[in-house]
Amino acid sequence: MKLYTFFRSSAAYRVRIALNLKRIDYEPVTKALGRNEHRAADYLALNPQGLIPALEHDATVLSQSLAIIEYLDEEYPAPAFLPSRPRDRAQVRSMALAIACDIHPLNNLRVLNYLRETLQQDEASVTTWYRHWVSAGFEGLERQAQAHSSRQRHCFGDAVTLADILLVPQMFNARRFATDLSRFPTLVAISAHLETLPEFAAARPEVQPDTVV
Ligand SMILES: N[C@@H](CCC(=O)N[C@@H](CS)C(=O)NCC(=O)O)C(=O)O
Repeated sequence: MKLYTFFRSSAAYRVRIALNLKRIDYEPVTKALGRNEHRAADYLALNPQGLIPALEHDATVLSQSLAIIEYLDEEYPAPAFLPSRPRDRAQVRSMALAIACDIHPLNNLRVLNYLRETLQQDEASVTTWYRHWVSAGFEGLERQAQAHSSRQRHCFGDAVTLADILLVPQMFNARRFATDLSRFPTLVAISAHLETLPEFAAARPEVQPDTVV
């Protein structure tokens, strides 16, 4: 398998965690967002959406991190990323989608660059925008995690789920923009535990082949 990835891409970070949890060896193919390599013709031919990540498996290319992670979960069932009861699965998906659909898209590179370049916003305004939307999303997520986490080690119950795979990269992004996380103690505690797990640690942006410090 080949993963088209960028060290700081939180959507690629999700897939790296998922691949590690499933114990799947993969070849990272790095695409530098800063050099617009995700907009080059060769990459658009593979992934017409022009975003990172994409996963190539048996001559098929998949895009969208959630679609990729669900594909991996269906092809490689253990360990399962979703609980067995439908209502529990819906709770986990609700937390994961809060990040993937409501938080991350507003804070993606192209959105921040549009604020900077087209709308001529300065860096302080862009940071305020970032922090506003991540905090707005984390408010609900904090309450959901309080209700569903068993021991403040996982978003739901006492095992790693899809929600955890999305939480850790979003926390990394939030810290990168120095977001005040003091109102989200449950999310902070869960992420701190998850970051100690080897599958999460090996997926960190700081230790990827294209990491730039
Ligand atoms: N919903 C997509 C989001 C993918 C995405 O936005 N990737 C970012 C990196 S985290 C990207 O490629 N950004 C390039 C850009 O904004 O131009 C997914 O989950 O895969």
